[in-house]
Amino acid sequence: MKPTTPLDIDLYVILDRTASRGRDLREVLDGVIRGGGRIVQFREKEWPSRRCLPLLEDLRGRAKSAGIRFVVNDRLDLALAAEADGLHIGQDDVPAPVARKLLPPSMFLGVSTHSLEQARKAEEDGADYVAVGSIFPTETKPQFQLVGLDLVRAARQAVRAPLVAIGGITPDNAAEVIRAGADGVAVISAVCGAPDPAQATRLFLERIRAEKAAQKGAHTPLTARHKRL
Ligand code: TZP
Ligand code: MG
Repeated sequence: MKPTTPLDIDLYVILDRTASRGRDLREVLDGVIRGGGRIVQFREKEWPSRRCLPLLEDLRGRAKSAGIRFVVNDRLDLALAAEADGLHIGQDDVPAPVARKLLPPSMFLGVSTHSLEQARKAEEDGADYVAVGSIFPTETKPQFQLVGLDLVRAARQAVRAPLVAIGGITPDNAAEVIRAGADGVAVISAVCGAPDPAQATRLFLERIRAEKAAQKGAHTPLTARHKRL
């Protein structure tokens, strides 16, 4: 059974050791939790799986105690071992239909995409959310594919699954990304590398929620808006 509470992906913080300026990821996660973050991902591109496990289990435990969602990037074995809430895969990882088959039904699956075709396919393959990027240039992923906000707009029309935009997103451009049609933003350096991850988390959430509230107001028919006054 899938958890009944819907995925809150307004702000999706990716915990990446190399982006954390030497800070322990536990410290970053605690900041995200204090700042009100609802979902985090563990991303480790260098360490072998065995080395990841103790840290991963510790992070997972903290996320669970705080009642926030915990996702593992790339590695299905680690996601299962840590009893994560979800797995996130890219175009070079285990294919989505295979992951879907191996994951327990309670775990959700996210897929990174860089084109409209990939976004459609991810949804067809059973992704619970679809990530698109890179929206802006980023130093975090050296071989990023720049897709821009145009892909967010196009994917919004083509995909019904929640859409998460990633790549170069900061508190200053987050509202623009939501306006283009993203349900949420995924960020690495803007939180992991921030002097105060809790404060960065708060600022992101404030800007994203303000933009969503503005959209809601703008889309409510005038008469209904008047009735509320
Ligand atoms: N996928 C596309 S861009 C990117 C990933 C993992 C890196 C995002 O990092 P940042 O620091 O938020 O730009
Ligand atoms: Mg990957």
